[in-house]
Amino acid sequence: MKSWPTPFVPAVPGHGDPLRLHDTRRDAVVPVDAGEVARLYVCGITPYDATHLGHAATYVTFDLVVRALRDAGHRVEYVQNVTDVDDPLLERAERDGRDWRELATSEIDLFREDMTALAVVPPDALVGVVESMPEIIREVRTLLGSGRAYRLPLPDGEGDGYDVYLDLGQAPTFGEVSGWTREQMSAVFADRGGDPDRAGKRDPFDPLLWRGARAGEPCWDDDELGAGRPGWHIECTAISREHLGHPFDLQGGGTDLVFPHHEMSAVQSAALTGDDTFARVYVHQAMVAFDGEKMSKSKGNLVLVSRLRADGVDPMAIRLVLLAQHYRTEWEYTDSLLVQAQSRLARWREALSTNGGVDATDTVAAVRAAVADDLSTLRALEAVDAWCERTLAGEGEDPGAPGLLARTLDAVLGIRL
Ligand code: 5CA
Ligand code: ZN
Repeated sequence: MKSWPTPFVPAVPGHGDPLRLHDTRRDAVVPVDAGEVARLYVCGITPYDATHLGHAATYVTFDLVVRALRDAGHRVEYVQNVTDVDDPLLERAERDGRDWRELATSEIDLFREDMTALAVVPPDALVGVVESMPEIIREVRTLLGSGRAYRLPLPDGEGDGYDVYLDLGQAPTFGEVSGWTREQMSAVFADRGGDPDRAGKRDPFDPLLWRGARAGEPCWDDDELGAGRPGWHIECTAISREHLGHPFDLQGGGTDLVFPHHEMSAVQSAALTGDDTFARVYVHQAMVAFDGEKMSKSKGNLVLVSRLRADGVDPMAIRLVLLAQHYRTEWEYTDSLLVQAQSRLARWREALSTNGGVDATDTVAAVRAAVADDLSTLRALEAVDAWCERTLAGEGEDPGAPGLLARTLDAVLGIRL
């Protein structure tokens, strides 16, 4: 499907430092050892409600990753999916008496507008599940054909077809992405779309690959699988394999995807390819909260990017709210964070519109080094604050400095003043 417009990213002299990020699998900050081309897959939205600040935090984090990789000299191939058919979308459409396709289309449009306003560099391919049905079906058929997956007849009264599950008993790497114990997995599996109590499963955690058709649900026909629709995790295995190939350099998303989603995407890939490596590095954005709880569409405690924009908030101030938090630290949105970001933005605008300022070479290097060091955005913002204070105090008369720093903020942090 169509992505969104690419923001202009100005050139900055020199190169950024090699990027280091926290890898969930190794639980360590590691170099992103990409070659000339860095290949990224970031889990995209399920489009049943508008973009909230939690989503925005996730996509701005991976936008910083894309910008840092480019600044360090890589070409980036970036793929993001859209879960445009899945239970939560169908349930919301049913609740609101809307057609699920129409709901998805309108929320994807709003997401594109929000991402554009936040100056997020778009993926090279934004790929929906519905448009990927042939690739997804091919993967499920392969898994079934190789005996790595099995069929279960639908429960009584639900239809005549079959559900298809992956057999985790044949997946020795299961658990390696999250590093979780089975107890930890049990605590969240059902809440995160799993069906541990489905009778007949070989292992309660076996992930659903294909859901046989139920009355009133959308379905796709296949000679071998029977009518049905994909389970959640197989979409990201299939779309990443089709558009990037396995293994690739980095898979990203929020920490709520560590288990089961990224764990399952990886074991499904291993079962398909025989190669245990799916993504070389797994990077996760901490959850953003509001009113004391994780901001989530299902709970409804949302601060929407589109609402803030409609209230006249400068999208660059929203972006600065996000950059003022480290991506691995959970935080809670409050209006005072927005007020602080607005005053910081005003201060930066004032300092960067002067005719001359303190030589910006060290500040540019400090911003680049901070971002390359596991996206240490707070340190980057402090370096800019310091330059602004000194420049506004009248130190330095370098006429090129404000322009150089402004281009750096635009290119590396995505802050356009
Ligand atoms: N479509 C799936 C991924 S394949 C999905 O999780 N969709 S989503 O709409 O629920 O979330 C989109 C992205 O935002 C995911 O990467 C998710 O981890 C992240 N996310 C959701 N809620 C929050 C939150 N409160 N804070 C930070 N990130 C969040
Ligand atoms: Zn995903």
